Amino acid sequence: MSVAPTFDRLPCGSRFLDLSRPQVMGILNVTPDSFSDGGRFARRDAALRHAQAMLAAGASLIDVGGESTRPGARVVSALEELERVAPVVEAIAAELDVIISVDTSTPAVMREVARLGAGLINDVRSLQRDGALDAAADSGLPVCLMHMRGEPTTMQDSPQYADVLVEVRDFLAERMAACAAAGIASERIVLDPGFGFAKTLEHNLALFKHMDALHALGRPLLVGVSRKSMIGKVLGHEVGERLYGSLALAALAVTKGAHILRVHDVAETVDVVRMLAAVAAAE
Ligand code: 7PJ
Repeated sequence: MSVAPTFDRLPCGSRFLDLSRPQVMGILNVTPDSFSDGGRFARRDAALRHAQAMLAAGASLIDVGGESTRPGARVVSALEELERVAPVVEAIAAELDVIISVDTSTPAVMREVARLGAGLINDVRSLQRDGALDAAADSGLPVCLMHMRGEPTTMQDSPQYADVLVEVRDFLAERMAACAAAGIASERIVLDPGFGFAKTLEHNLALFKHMDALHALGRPLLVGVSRKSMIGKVLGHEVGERLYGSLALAALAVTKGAHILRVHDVAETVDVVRMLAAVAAAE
């Protein structure tokens, strides 16, 4: 098993993320289906309260997303995405001491949220949209590059790999090179195998088992498996019953050297991380 490289801290705008211990990123969806439609301000306030609760539960990052990347989800315009995300980023930046990550592939959104106080760009398309590399470079922010193939609408149509681990690793290496060419230093990069994106259950399990091979790329790893269908498929549980499966994978991801866990259930995941840290610190 390859050993996880150690990192000090990742500059995230006006804040620093301590990478000497595993960190929990709380998921904040601001897609219309994820919050009651009580109008703009009600939505913003509900999002702010949820962010506050995740911060109190121990999240050090809040990942704000305005585009649903579920298989088959509707494509939203840049303007629509910005109208969902910007007020929430602005409110969190004004009210809470936390690093704001924005789950976006849209260059205009990257530029605007950087101005509003975001600390990390989290792009499931690895900056492959036109203008995304330049927008991310200009933002000065760190970026999370995630592996996916195709688009969310079609990615689950029988994905095939000769060797999923090698192909994910090579893809991430290629995107790191594209970042370097665009002026994004490797010190600004976080990598993510992209569980559930263009992968079958077998691909997801194999990739999870061998994720430590990705440490060879020399950058911190972010893992997002919370409540995902790979858990549902193994356990036969609907999305509301995947907490224990999510926590099992969270513990295993940390054991394999993951640096950031992207989760819905922050308090429970923080307990897992703290117990692992207590054992790791023992004689
Ligand atoms: C991920 C993400 C992930 C990163 C989503 C869901 C789907 N960003 N955005 N990694 N997943 N970096 O949460 O089920 O795994 S949206």
